Amino acid sequence: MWPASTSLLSLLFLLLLSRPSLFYSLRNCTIDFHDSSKVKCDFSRLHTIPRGIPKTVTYLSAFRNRIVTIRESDFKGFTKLEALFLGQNDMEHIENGAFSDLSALTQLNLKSNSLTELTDNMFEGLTNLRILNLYNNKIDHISPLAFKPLGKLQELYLASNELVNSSNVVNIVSHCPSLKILDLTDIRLTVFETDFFPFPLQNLTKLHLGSDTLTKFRVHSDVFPQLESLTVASRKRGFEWDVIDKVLTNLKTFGIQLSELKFETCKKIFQSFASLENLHLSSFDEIFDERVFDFVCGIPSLQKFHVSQIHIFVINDTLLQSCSRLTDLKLIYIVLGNLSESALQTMTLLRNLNIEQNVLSRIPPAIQNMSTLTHLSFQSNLILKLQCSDFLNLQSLTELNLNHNQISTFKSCVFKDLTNLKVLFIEHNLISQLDHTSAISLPSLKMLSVSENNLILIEKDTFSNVSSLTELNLKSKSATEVKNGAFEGLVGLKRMTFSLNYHSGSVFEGLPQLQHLVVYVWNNMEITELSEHRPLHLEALQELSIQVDKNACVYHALYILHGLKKLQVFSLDTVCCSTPSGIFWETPNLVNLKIINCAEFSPNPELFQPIAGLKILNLSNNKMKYLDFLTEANLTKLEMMILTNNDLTVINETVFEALPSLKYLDLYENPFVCDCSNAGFIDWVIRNKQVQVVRAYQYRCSSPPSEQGHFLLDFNVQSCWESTGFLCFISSSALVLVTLLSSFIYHFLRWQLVYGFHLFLAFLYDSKKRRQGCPHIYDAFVSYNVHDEDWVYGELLPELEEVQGWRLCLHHRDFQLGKPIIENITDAIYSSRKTLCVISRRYLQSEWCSREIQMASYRLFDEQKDVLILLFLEEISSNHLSPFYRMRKLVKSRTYLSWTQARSHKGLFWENVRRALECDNEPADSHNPLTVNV
Ligand SMILES: *[C@@H]1O[C@H](CO)[C@@H](O)[C@H](O)[C@H]1NC(C)=O
Ligand SMILES: *[C@@H]1O[C@H](CO)[C@@H](O)[C@H](O)[C@H]1NC(C)=O
Ligand SMILES: *[C@@H]1O[C@H](CO)[C@@H](O)[C@H](O)[C@H]1NC(C)=O
Ligand SMILES: *[C@@H]1O[C@H](CO)[C@@H](O)[C@H](O)[C@H]1NC(C)=O
Ligand SMILES: *[C@@H]1O[C@H](CO)[C@@H](O)[C@H](O)[C@H]1NC(C)=O
Ligand SMILES: CC(=O)N[C@H]1CO[C@H](CO)[C@@H](O)[C@@H]1O
Repeated sequence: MWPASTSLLSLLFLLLLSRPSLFYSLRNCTIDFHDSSKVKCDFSRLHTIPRGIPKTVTYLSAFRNRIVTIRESDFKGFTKLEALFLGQNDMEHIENGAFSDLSALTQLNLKSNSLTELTDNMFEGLTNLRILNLYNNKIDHISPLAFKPLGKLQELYLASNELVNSSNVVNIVSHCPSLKILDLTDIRLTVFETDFFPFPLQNLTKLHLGSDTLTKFRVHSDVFPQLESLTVASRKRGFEWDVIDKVLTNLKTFGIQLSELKFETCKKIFQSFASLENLHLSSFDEIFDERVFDFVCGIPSLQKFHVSQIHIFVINDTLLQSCSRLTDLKLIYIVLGNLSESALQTMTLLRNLNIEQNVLSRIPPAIQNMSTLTHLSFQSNLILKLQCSDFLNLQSLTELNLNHNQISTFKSCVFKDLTNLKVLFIEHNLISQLDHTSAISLPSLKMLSVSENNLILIEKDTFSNVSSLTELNLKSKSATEVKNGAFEGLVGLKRMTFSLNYHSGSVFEGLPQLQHLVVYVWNNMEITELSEHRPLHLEALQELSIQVDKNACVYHALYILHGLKKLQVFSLDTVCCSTPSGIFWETPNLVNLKIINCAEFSPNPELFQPIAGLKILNLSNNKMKYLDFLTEANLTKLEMMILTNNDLTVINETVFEALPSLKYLDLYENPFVCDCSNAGFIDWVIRNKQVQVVRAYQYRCSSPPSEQGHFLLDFNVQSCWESTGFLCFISSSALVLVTLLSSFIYHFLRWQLVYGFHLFLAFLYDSKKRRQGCPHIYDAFVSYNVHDEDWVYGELLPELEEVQGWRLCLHHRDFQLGKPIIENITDAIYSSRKTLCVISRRYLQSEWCSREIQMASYRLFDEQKDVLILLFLEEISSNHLSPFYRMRKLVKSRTYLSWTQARSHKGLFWENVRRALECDNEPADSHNPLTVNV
């Protein structure tokens, strides 16, 4: 039995091997490198949800595709899915029950699609959904039962849809008692009323409502007892606020945007709120009644006031006079050009002041002496200059934002009072130079960003008085000349970004704590000096990124790595990247290496020798042609390798054997050759279960011309194996089949086989004897079983030998028992004219397969002579004969003699025997009246 089962196993094994694995290289999707239960199919021009995503994923996103329909089968079996992101597609239709298996889903994002209707069975099965985002669709109808399965929904975002009828809102809230956040901004509702709400939304804390056509906001019962934040927007003139007293009593944050902020309307609105802390006031038509400010600031609990999109132009001494209790004031986009000197005088509690997106050309003196201010922003104004008195007495200020102005210069004195300033932004201005006159002296400053200016020079001693600085960003729109000693004094600096042009000294001296450095090298300047075997003195550096302008070359720049023993992440982006083998000798801790955009990159294996701990390697866009270096590079820890946009045409999959830890491989945008030279690689991509070959199904062929533009994985590798590999396959399969077959035969057809063997021997003897043409010595050869010996000696012999006078050769008489000499037997048969078989049940069981009978029957068929005489001693039914099928055939086609039938007419019986023995060499006559047909 064992040979059969083992070959069966091996066959099964073969079958399993040939089944492609979809787990690692997914079509159009990527398994997250860090968490294999997350799958992302974003930005892939998908028209449908791809098949083959493992059903065990907990997170699936397909943002920014072209999916139009979610089919019922798309998410079948995804019972573990918790978050599903399908935003920014062209989705118009979701088939009923499409989400019915997603009982674990808590988050569903369908934003920015083209859904028009939420139907009754659309959300069937989403019993655990907490967050549903339908922002920016075209939904104009919600079926009464659409939200029925969503009993646990807490956050619903329906902003930017076309809901007109307030019954749609009722259809939502009737099924979602747990709602906490309901966003209905920018829809088409004309009336919002809560009269038909079946029960109060006990947990609703945030409601956002906005519609160009909203004429009425009507709340006549306490349906939102816990509401904390409410925004209402309407462009409709004559908008009516119809809220009874004693509701909305817990409201803390309120935003209102109307066409006209009329005093009467505002008064009516604001008197509803008893404990309002935070108010955002905004208008569509810039019409503005100044008394509103007085009224608003009269709300005793109000702390934060945000005004936007109202044309105010000037704030004079009286406008904000009553706002003395405010801690936060935002004046954004109000065309403010001027504040009078005492405009903020009464605000003795103010901490945050944002005057952004206005037209101030200088820092208003009104802010001077505001000793409570901690955060101040003048972002996006037209400020040209900073004066020494601008920030007078702002001792509490910790953060100052001057981004997006037109400041070109400032003096040291400007910031002198800001002794507590920790963060300073002067991004996107026109500063060209930092030197000792502008040397900032801020003892508490931790973070300074002067990025995106036109900084062309940084002088020595610029930063000598900002010793607390930990982060400095000097990224410039132009190349910056950094003078020797410019960064001196930055003893605590941890992160720095700057744009280097040229330097004649060692800029990095005095940065003992620097961990993270980004250097942009601009313009046509060689910076060989950077390399000249000059140690960087950056012992603490962990991350270094060098990005060189396309026009520039950094010769031997890589020597800057000398001494960076703690470096873990190194990134180099340059056209000329000569990488001498020894460059990583002093950075043995590197785990993440990125060398991209080289004009030509062909590394030696030795390059990687010192950095055996590397986990991530990105060599994109380097015009690389070969990967052989990997075989000897010993990168046994490498987990992620990115090789996109290279010139790889043929990949020998054996190189990946040298990367035992590899999990993630990206080869997108390489000019693959789609012929048999890549067959091994293609096969490996599909079959291997360890490495995810990212986007593999999108790799395209560049050659041969007949395959151009086709997908690499569509190439039929089977055709390649027909020549060599296929032969191997065939022969091994054949071997297996033969093994299988022979064990089968051994088991079931053993006897037939033995029989066949003897038949074959018989044939050999037959031909031999016939050639010899030996004479007949005996009239008959009698074959019988020992048990029938009595009958043979008692009945047969006396009659035939003595009465009829035939010469017989007896099976057991003329040969010695136990000495079955096959030659003797066959000789006997061939020297007898006939063979007479005395057939009984015992005979059939023991003798039938014996050689003499086979021999005789062979002779019978072969010579077409009636050589065989069958003499049946007992009645044997054809059923009993059936195992001895050859005998049965004989019985059917020939004649036989039956002793049982002839017992009463022995004379006739012997006469028949005599005739049978007599008739010589003539086929028996089937119509012989003396024979009996079975
Ligand atoms: C996967 O992407 C390819 C092209 O990039 C596209 O032909 C194929 O239809 C996509 N598969 C699915 C399921 O959308
Ligand atoms: C409201 O929230 C509380 C606490 O989160 C929860 O126990 C309660 O069941 C919620 N009420 C409803 C109606 O869902
Ligand atoms: C401030 O301006 C408002 C209207 O623009 C005016 O009514 C008010 O008198 C002004 N106050 C002062 C002190 O000028
Ligand atoms: C890789 O490792 C083997 C054995 O550890 C060593 O003989 C060989 O020199 C190494 N190759 C490189 C390039 O480091
Ligand atoms: C792949 O590389 C291995 C080892 O370097 C080599 O034996 C084999 O011949 C290569 N296969 C092809 C198709 O070049
Ligand atoms: C019947 C018959 O042929 N008997 C012969 C069997 O073989 C021995 C020796 O090989 C002969 O002596 C017998 O005559």
